[in-house]
This record gives sequence, structure tokens and C-alpha cells, in this order.
Amino acid sequence: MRQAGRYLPEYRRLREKAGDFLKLCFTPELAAEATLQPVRRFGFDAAILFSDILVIPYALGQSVQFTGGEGPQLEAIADRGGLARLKAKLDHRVLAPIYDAIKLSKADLPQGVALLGFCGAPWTVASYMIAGSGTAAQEPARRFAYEDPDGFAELIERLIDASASYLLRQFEAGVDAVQIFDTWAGVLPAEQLRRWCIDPTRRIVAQVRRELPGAKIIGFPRGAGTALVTYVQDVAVDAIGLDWTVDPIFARELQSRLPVQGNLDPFVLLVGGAALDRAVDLTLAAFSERPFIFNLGHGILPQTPVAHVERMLARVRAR
Ligand code: 1CP
Repeated sequence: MRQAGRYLPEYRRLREKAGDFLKLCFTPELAAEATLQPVRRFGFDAAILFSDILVIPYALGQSVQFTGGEGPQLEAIADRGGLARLKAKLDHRVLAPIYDAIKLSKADLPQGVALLGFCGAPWTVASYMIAGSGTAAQEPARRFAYEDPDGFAELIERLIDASASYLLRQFEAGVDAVQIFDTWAGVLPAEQLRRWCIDPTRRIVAQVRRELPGAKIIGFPRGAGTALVTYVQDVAVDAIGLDWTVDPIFARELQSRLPVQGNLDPFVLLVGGAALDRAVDLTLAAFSERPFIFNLGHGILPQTPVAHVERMLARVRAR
């Protein structure tokens, strides 16, 4: 998951053929192909839609580019004036090819293999919109939120509405569940995390369920640590993704309330060998007695050898 394709040769070929990353996301046949590739190769129980969290700023009219196969480049929103340049509402015509990619993927997936849709949580998406690129600790967005909390709240409001309507369209197109990625939750102090991560995500979930009661939603507030307890309570997700720093002793408590997903260290998968076997065994021993989705604690690293993924899967499936 999560920028995952890059370790697969078939993805790199498809990416090269498409040329541009956004073209890959917005050409339904190509996006569906990228969605299906990992399932074909490994027989996973679920596929995640091939897209990116930054299609939302793009559909709000912000310039978004992926140049040189590296990270995203956006036209940074430096202040409140930058907000005025965004469209008032999400343009679903721009996003229509993504909904078509969902339909195509769903039609081609084997029976019983779930299709996951996703979006970024408002805080994480806002942090890229403000910085204009990836940063080590999202300081431009943190500065914006401290210096102009009302202006920042305005951006978060827009993203709550946009994300809820985007997720609803994904369900309409056929996804079985969605995951909300709050990749940068962990850089905020508790009060800011409640205000900018937990509360907005709670409102997205409530808005989606108002239209679609029973919509299945997985939360992934990376780095939230002990705030996971409040997150689970307040956001009322159906399952929680755990990053690799979460101690299973702590997480087992959460698991008595809801299914958990995770949380193998992506770096040990890259390293492989006996360390990988041991980490897989520890993860399974910690979580497999209660509802559990075996997964990594964050995205697979692009340099990960495919053989290590095969080794991990063989070990999990042998249980
Ligand atoms: O895993 C998959 O391939 C499924 C599709 C997927 C998902 C779920 C992609 C494709 N991106 C994402 C989510 C995403 N994108 C997140 C949240 C999840 C996470 O924490 O990893 C984030 C923060 C992004 C932003 C983004 N897009 C980055 C990180 C930038 C940074 O420096 O902080 C990058 C490198 C991208 C590009 C991207 N998205 C996806 C792929 C395969 C790629 C690589 C680009 C390429 O192939 O050229």
C-alpha cells in the first residue's frame, strides 16, 4: 500500500508507459491496471485503488505536478489569499476518471477480494497544499495553523466537505471500504491533533455515514501514539491502522474494541532474512487472536526486494 507500486517492475513499466503520474491516475484503464497488479502477483485479500491523496487539491483547482518520478510539487498556499484561488466546491468532473477506474478495477477483481478506496485526512492534505511539497515535519502548515488559526480552519472546512463527498462517490462507484490516511498526525501536540486531525476526521466519517449508514471506514493516524485511544473513540472508525512504532501491548487494548491493521516495520521488510521472520512472528503472535488485518505499519519502501515480500507472505500464510 501507499505509493507501493514502485517496488514492482510491472508498475515501473506501466509508470514509464504513462509518462506522467497524474496521467496514470486519471486514465481509468491504466489506474485499474496498477490497482490490480499486486493482487495478480501475490493474491492479496484486498486491493487499494491506485490514485493519490493529492487529487483533491488538484480537483480544487490547485496546480499539482509529479516531476522526475519524485515527490509532488504544488503551487503553495502561502496565506489566506491563496485560499481564495481555490474552487468553492470539489469538481467531480475532474475526478470522474477515478470513479471509472474503481468500476473497472471492481469488475476485474476476483470474487471475494475487497477493493479499498481512500483519501488523505484534511490535516495531511492541507500540509502539502501549504508547503507545496513533502517536508520533514510539516512546519509550513504548523506555522500557518499557529499564526492564522481561522484561515487554517477555513481550509480544513473545505477539505472536510471535499473529502466526504469524494468518499461517497467512491462508494457509489463500488469500493467496499475506504481508508483515511493521516500520515502527518504525529507531528502535532495533543490539543492540535484533536483540533486538526481527530475532529475533522470525525466529521468526514459522520457525513459519509449520514448518506450511507454502515459505510466501512478505516482510520490511519500515523504517529498518533496514545492519542489513538481518543481517535478510535471520537472518530468511530470500523478499523484502525497502526504504524510500526505502536507497541502491540498497548494496541491489544484497542483491539478489544475494533479490528486493527498493521504494523510490520517496512524497513525490516526491506532488510529481510531472520529479522523479517522474527518480526512477522511477533506481529502474528501479538494480534492474531482477535480481528486483525496483517499489513505493514506504513508504505512499502521502493527499494524493497520482491523476494522479501514473497518470504513474508509465505510465513503469514503458513499460520
Ligand atoms: O500504494 C499504492 O500504490 C496505492 C495508491 C497510493 C496511495 C494510497 C499512492 C500512489 N499514494 C497514496 C497515498 C499517499 N500519497 C499518502 C498517504 C499514505 C502514506 O502515508 O503513504 C501521501 C502522504 C501521499 C503523497 C505522495 N504522493 C508522496 C509523498 C511525498 C512526500 O515527500 O511526503 C509521493 C511520493 C506521492 C506519489 C505517489 N503516489 C502513489 C505512487 C505510486 C507515487 C509514486 C510516484 C511515481 O510512481 O512516480
